[in-house]
Amino acid sequence: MNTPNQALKQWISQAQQHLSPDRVVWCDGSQAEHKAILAGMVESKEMIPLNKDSYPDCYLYRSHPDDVARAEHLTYICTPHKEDAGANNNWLSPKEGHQRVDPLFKNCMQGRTMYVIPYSMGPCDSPYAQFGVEITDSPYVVANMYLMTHMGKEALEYIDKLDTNFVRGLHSTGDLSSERRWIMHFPDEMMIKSFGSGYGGNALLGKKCHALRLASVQAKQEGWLAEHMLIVGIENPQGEKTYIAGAFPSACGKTNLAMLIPPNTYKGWKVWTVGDDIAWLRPGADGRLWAINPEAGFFGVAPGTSQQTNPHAYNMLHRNAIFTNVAMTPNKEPWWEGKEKDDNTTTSLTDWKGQTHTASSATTAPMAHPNARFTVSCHNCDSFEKPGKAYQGVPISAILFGSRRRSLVPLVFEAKDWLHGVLTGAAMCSETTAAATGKVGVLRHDPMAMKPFCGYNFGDYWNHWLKVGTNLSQPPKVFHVNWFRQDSQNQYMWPGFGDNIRVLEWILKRCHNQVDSQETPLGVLPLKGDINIENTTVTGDTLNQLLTVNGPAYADHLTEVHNFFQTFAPRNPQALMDTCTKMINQLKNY
Ligand code: GTP
Ligand code: SPV
Ligand code: MN
Repeated sequence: MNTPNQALKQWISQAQQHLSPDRVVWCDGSQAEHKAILAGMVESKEMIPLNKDSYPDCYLYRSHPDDVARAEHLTYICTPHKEDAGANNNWLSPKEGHQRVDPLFKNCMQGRTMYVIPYSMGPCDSPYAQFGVEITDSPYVVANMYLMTHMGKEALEYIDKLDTNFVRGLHSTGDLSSERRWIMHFPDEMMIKSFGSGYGGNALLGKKCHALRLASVQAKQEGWLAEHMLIVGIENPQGEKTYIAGAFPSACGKTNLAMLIPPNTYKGWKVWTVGDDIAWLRPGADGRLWAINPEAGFFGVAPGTSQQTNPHAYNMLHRNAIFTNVAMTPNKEPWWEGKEKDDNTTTSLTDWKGQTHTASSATTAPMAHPNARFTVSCHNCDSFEKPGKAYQGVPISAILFGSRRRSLVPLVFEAKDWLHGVLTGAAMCSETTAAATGKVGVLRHDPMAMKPFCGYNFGDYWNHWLKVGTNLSQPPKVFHVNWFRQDSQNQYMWPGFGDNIRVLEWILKRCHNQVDSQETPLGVLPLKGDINIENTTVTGDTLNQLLTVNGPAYADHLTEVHNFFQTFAPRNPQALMDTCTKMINQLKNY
């Protein structure tokens, strides 16, 4: 393939010289090409074709056992000034960043194919589309980018006319050694260099690297937001559709909320999936906040996905899907913990590493990796709301911040105004999950669910959120939710999944001024009886517990949050500090 874009031409030829691949393939994004890539991987035994009848055109991929999640400790933002990256990021100067990885890339594609993937984040003809080109030596990355982005010929036609205004992503799996693994971002150069990992967010550079870390920097300069958020439209029985966006940390429920199916008693309610992981949000001329999903597919957590918990997701997985690190049954169906209502682990299973277990050799280790994933196109999803021509997005009425907290944080509360909403998001802490390497279940600060993804100083980021609010005459209402409260027996107290519509119903009523509420120093809470728990196992007593504000304990928590904000001084917004202090004082005696 050829391009009149001189900047692109030059970069590709420089890369080719440095990487020394045996051959260069420009990806056209056709279905035939996708099939050929998969067939090649089957041939080389990198992909296992799954059961042709029950899972047509589905494949299993097993990653290197040390390469199963995002590597946050190896992810860097490279800016001339350390303060611009902030304490929330690992930092190197651009010079040091390049120096660290460039030698690793030298001749690393000898004997391999260098794929050139032109892609668009957002439909190519959307005024908000952003373009990029990823160079990679991983056919797995090519196959996933085909499902996850608008990739190939059409994107290249746009890039042809772009001069230098596209993201350059250089990726090689190298030898997959975690000793030689780095994910470097150069915001000033619109460049990413990722070496040594083939997994998800480390390797599919359009996703977290481009659409969040680099885009968040660009968004700050241009007055919009690039966020780790799902987008969903909720249609009530009267046919009114309200769109909400939700920031939940990795593996904390975005995909599930984006595809929610209300229980049978919620007749006439319907949920439309716009996006499940990333939202680009812009103030519109009408003073509302408008959102697009820059992705074209879902890279979702497999464990826990079942016909009961997430039927839309479960159904979309049965064709044209790539499974990564799931287990496999003897008849070549994918398997993971929580797939069936009752786990039948007595049948023999091949675990995510390829070891076969029978009932007699059963282990307690999970058969699927806890961060096992599926990749499918958005078009596989029955509830997907297709973007139209020249897509400008959907207007957002509410923003949800949702964390994984076994105690303290109520099921739902509403922020009093935009400033309080920004504080609510910035104060978010969540228990860590298998989506990143490291310990699971450790409480950490994850402001706006962006700890691993904000490409610049959190202090500047919170200021930017406040500033965006000043450009909204009709800002979304902001809420905090927590589906993950546990009782003394470590059982979830809230049924979650489809039953989360019960909380969304209250949120929608708040958005449309249809329900009263009670003010507390933490925020606005539902009145007794305003969360519908009919036909659930939730008792009134449990609901009371879920909606109780423990003032002194919350004050302690916010005191710690205040200290955390302080670590971003002098860039932390004073208004946030003051509001936090005021809340601490009120909550102490509540
Ligand atoms: P990333 O793709 O990593 O960004 O994750 P995500 O935020 O999209 O999370 P996802 O919806 O995939 O859910 C992660 C895990 O949490 C899965 O195992 C789900 O089954 C589980 N989960 C999701 N929603 C709920 C809920 O309402 N209640 C409970 N108890 N578990 C949930
Ligand atoms: C996440 O970790 O938030 C994900 C998976 O959505 S990854 O693409 O690996 O970032
Ligand atoms: Mn995510």
